[in-house]
Amino acid sequence: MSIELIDLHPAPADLKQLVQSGFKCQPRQLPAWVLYDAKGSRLFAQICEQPEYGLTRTEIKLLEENSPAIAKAVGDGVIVEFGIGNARKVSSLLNAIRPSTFVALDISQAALRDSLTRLANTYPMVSMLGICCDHSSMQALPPHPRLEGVRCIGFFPGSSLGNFTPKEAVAVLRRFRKLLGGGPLLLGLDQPRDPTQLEAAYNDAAGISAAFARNLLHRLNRELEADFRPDHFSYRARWQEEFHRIEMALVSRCSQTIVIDNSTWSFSAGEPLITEYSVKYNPQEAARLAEKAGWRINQRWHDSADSLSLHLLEP
Ligand code: AVI
Repeated sequence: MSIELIDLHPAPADLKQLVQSGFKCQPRQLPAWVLYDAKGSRLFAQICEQPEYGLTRTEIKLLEENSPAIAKAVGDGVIVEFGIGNARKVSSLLNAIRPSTFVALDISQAALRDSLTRLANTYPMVSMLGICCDHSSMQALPPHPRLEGVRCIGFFPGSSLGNFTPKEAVAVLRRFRKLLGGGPLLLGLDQPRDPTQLEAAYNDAAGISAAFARNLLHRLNRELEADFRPDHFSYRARWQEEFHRIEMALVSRCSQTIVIDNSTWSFSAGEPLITEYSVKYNPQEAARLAEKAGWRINQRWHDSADSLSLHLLEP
């Protein structure tokens, strides 16, 4: 059993810089990866268990049912997963493809370590390589003897591409194409559907989605010595038909001033801080997006309600 971890996590100074530029935008916004500290990753895993959030269960079932066909279509190689989280999805691919090496990228060191340790116990013949990084900005995998001359198969499930704007998503897909060096990419995307159902999925009755968003403020308090009072912000998730996306935000309950590392930021009552978008793509939109990034979609697997698809992209 072998696990190796490489730490390329953005430095605290990068987070400070992101906050400064994101808070100057109108509306204020931060990149989604900032939500995933150790606690954020645990809360996200809980979101995936909520009855309203069916995306994870649907995708796991789709992978389990189609893994032999997917394995045949993608061929042999090293699996590279962008954003492993709690590793609930890759098992069917590891079983069907049986790679010699599995590379997992994730922004959370804790999630990466825990997930790879669990997988290594189940798959002792597979070398596990974890890279802690903002995978969306990676241009190349770090040099490593296990990656020399190998064919890479990218795996980007969970509709995580939806957490970028379409323009950013094209840039992410271009970087992945370069990083995979000619190998295919298996991309999971959620589709637009009933807004009431979607809004419920992003605002579960147990309040986990709200806690996940508010954890961002706790993180900024801890890591940047900010003085946010998380209870002075309410959580909002709403479907924006025009953009085919759920917009998630923390909305200031009152007029208030926040100090972050000697800078002062005023929030008016009702002012949002956008924590995330979740863009939903139908198959035609997905094909256009892929094409703009230099990929073509070769095959698509979907659930019986056609609410979620796994697309096989080839360069
Ligand atoms: C990780 N990502 C695909 C989730 C989504 O569905 O957009 C993030 C999320 N945030 C709140 N609920 C789920």
